[in-house]
Amino acid sequence: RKIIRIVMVRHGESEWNSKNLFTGWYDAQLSRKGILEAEQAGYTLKKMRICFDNAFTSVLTRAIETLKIIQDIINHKGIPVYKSWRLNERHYGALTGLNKAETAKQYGEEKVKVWRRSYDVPPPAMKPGHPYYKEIVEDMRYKHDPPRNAFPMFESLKLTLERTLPYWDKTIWRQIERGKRVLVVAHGNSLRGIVKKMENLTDEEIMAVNIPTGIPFQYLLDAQTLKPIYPTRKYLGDPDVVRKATEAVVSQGKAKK
Ligand code: DG2
Repeated sequence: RKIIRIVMVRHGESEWNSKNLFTGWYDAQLSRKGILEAEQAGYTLKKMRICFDNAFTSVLTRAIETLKIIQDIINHKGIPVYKSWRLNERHYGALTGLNKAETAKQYGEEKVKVWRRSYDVPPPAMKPGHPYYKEIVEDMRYKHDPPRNAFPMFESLKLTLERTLPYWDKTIWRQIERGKRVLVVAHGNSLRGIVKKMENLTDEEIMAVNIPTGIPFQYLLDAQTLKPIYPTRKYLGDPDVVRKATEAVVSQGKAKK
């Protein structure tokens, strides 16, 4: 039977990931390690001879750069690339720029877990006096979209999913229906929204999902029914590396002893 492959990847480690800061809509650059992770993702796809017809990413540099590095390595510089703020990371509100471990020390690990992983408890809102408020709100890339009156000041996973999934359903999924092979390079939480939908996870189940940086994962669909052949995502990488990288994401919210 004919199979359609969808590949997704969270951008490589950013400078703010490496400093363990809540990032959200702050436009952090890739770290040295993040560049290497993106290259590794490219080599994995190249080795498997995986090809794409088009690619989707957010408007944030760490995702755009990761995609560029992958495109270079797999010799796909010419494919159409679509960028949308709807694939951006969840807006981390007032937490943006705070250290995750220090926040856990101050407010407790449970509270940080709720902020990072609950389905619908949002982080506190970013107010005009916040150190990154102006930089984000006045950023030219948001000149036309999202509209001023809908510009987020915080987002829970639920709110993130409510703006990511319409793009997934209307734009990306339409390409998949036409048999196009798509690559999606996005963020920890925008991807968790898509994973929740693809795997039919409950609001409870999605809490336990953590996505490591720079390791591609795939879904294989039956081209006839467009139903996934396996119910869960499959990482394209050494299972041991994937396990350790996933555990490391979980640990970012632990208070350092
Ligand atoms: C991270 C995810 O986003 O953080 O905003 O801090 O994928 O853009 O690096 P990304 C952030 P957690 O929800 O895993 O804390």
